[in-house]
Formats: sequence, structure tokens, C-alpha cells
Amino acid sequence: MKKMTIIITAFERSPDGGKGLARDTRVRWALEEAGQPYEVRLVSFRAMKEPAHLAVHPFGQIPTYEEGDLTLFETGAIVLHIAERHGGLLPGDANARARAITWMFAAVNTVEPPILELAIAKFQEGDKPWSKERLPLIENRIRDRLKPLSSRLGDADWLDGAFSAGDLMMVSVLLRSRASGILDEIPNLAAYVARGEARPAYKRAFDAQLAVNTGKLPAG
Ligand code: GTB
Repeated sequence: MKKMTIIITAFERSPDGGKGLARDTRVRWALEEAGQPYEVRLVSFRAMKEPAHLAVHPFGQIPTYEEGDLTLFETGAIVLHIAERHGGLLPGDANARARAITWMFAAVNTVEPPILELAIAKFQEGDKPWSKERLPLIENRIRDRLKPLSSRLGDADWLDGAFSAGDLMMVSVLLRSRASGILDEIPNLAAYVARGEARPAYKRAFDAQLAVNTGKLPAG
């Protein structure tokens, strides 16, 4: 069977200037871990809300994933799809696989919401009169998630045995809590994230998105 080209979408210019925080990085990382080549279609903020992109992503966001006649959105679903079809991201044992997928859901459904809330509160509501009082409340909600995660991780390298898509998603989510200083309050989680960043596949993904945002290399 002919291998289909994988095409993902990413910001034409990420608001973070290439710090790797936009969500295409986690998809690039999964593809790099799986050893799958991919192409990137860059989209502007305006193009994201136009019909052509809305046909691929109903909420007008990035990233998306296209492979032949399959189109996907939502990074959790995209990373799971990649992990299920290629080796290296999910264990072979059925129970271990289910646990790795559980960590993927925990990342996007339990840990990411307060981290995202803080970003929204800072960048979209920072000028509101109540903002200063609200920020510490959200920061504590992040701590309420990171502390139990830290206890569960303990001194292990990864959340459940070998590195998996669960770690890929969790590290990706935690990266966005670093700027607040909260990640560095918890040394074993900071080290966990650093281990993720040190993986060659992460570095390739990071460099690829950085190149787009600094205009140094073609998107693919
Ligand atoms: N739940 C979806 C998923 O996981 O795929 C969320 C997708 C999403 O939020 N996409 C964002 C987007 O397209 C980009 S990643 N936003 C444009 C819009 O909604 O109109 C979020 C993001 C954006 C910018 C930074 N940054 O600059 O630091 C970090 C993360």
C-alpha cells in the first residue's frame, strides 16, 4: 500500500516566537519519536477562521493532521493516532497501553486546564480590575494538580515504566507552566520535563518549529 504523506498545520507566526509552546510541537514530537516524516502547512490567524481550514478544524485552530483521506484535529487524538499506528510511543502489553493512554487523558483533561486558564487570565484578562486577585487562585489550582503528579512520579524517570505517549503529552502540557515559575517549585517535575526536552526527537521537533518562527528553514 502506498504510504500517504502526513501534513500537519502550524502557526505561520507563533505568538511565542518559537518557544515551542504552540501545540504543533507535541504533534511534531510524536512524529519524530515514531520516525515518521511529515510536511507542514503554515496558516495565518485569518486563514484559520476561513472555510478551507474550518473544514479540517471545526474550531479554527492548529494543529491539524492530514494523511490521505483522514483528517484529524485535537492533539490528544492526533498523538494517540500516531502512537497506535507506529512503534515507540505505546507499550505492547494491553494493560500498560491502557495506562499510558490514561496519562494522555490526565495531561489534557486534568493537568492542562488550570495551566491554560492562567495563560488566558494573563494574556486576555490581564487588564481587568479583578485580574490581580484572580491570578494567585489559578496558580494554586495548578499547584493542586502538580503536587499529586509529583508524588506519583517520585524518583522515576517516566510516569509508568518506559517513556510513552502519556509522558509526551504530560511533558508538553507541563512545559507551559514553566514561565509562571510553578514548574521549578517542584524539582522532580522540572527534571521530568527536562528529560523530555533532552530526547533527540523532542529536540528535532523543537528545532523544526523554531526554524519556522525565525524564518531560517522551510516549514517541512
Ligand atoms: N484542544 C486543542 C488541541 O489540543 O489541539 C487546542 C488547540 C489550540 O488551542 N490551538 C491554538 C490555536 O489554534 C494554538 S496552540 N489558537 C488560535 C485560535 O484559537 O484562534 C495554543 C497556544 C497558542 C500560543 C501559545 N504561545 O504563544 O505561547 C501557546 C499555546
